[in-house]
Amino acid sequence: MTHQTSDLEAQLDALRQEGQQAIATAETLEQLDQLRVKYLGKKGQLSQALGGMGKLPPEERPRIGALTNEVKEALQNDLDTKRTALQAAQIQAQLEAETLDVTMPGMYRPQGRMHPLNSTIDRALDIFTGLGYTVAQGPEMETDYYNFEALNFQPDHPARDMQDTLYLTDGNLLRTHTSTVQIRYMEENDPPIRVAVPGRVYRRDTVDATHSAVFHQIEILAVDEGLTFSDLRGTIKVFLEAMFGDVPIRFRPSFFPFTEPSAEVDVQWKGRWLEVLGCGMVDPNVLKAVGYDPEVYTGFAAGFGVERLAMVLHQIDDIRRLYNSDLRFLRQF
Ligand code: 2U9
Repeated sequence: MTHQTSDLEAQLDALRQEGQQAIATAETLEQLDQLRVKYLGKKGQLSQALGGMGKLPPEERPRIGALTNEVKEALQNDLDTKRTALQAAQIQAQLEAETLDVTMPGMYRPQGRMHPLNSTIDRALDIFTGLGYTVAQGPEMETDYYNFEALNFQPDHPARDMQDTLYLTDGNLLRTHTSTVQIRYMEENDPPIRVAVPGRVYRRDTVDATHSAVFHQIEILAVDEGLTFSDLRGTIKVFLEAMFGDVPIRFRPSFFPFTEPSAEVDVQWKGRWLEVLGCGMVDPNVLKAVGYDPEVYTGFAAGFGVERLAMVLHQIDDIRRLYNSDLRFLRQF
């Protein structure tokens, strides 16, 4: 064996050992690729070592060639094995990083619910639609005509004082009752009519446990041939029984500009009479104002304060609780 041959053999052995060690300790696929280029690439160490082959005696070349192939195969083999291992590790790491922990607590989403005023309105309207009434709504800003004049409030009648409200600079006002909507409805529809109107209303009132300057009403109106006070009384009785159960009720005479005769209705509640609504037969002047013939048609109407109904239903002690959005209160409904 020549001197060059044993040199080359030693060099190839060292290359194998060094390469195998480097491959074994590679930590990433990038590092592994760099090692492949370094050892097996065109200008890699193995190619360079083989550059010395030309100087060998021809009879020794096959042996060195075989050794070279052996080293090449060994390194290639290690590279393949290591690549498979690193790829598997990479997938495993990715799987672990992206694992969904189904035992983790969910995100808290607060659950809203119906406000007691809205559920009271819904409940009352369910009863009236069951009796054949249509639901109608209208604007909160109104003209003097719809709020007062068409409803038989004479310009200087003291009843206007009891329904003082906010007047806008253009002469319009914030409605004091939802009766404005029934006037508009009658202008658009011929009798017979049955209409129920929920809505927000405004009055100049000093706020206390049972009064609010902004509150809600539901008003009903029926106009037909031959309607009498008995029809009104029967309707009120059916409504209050559906709303509160079989409670004793009482009609007291009252006055409203838009109804004649008029009454207020009390419900027996906790051993005393509690006023829950006003009602009456529609004043002929109101029918005339919308072009209905009061000699042919009669009507009855009633108005309920929604807050009052809700307070009776849920035994709420102060009307202001319905407005100040205290969740400790609202969560009870
Ligand atoms: C038309 C004609 C008549 C509706 C009526 C009342 C009596 C009444 C109050 C109840 C409590 C208002 O919210 S409250 O303060 N309402 O007393 N409302 S009769 O009468 C009408 C409605 C429309 C065209």
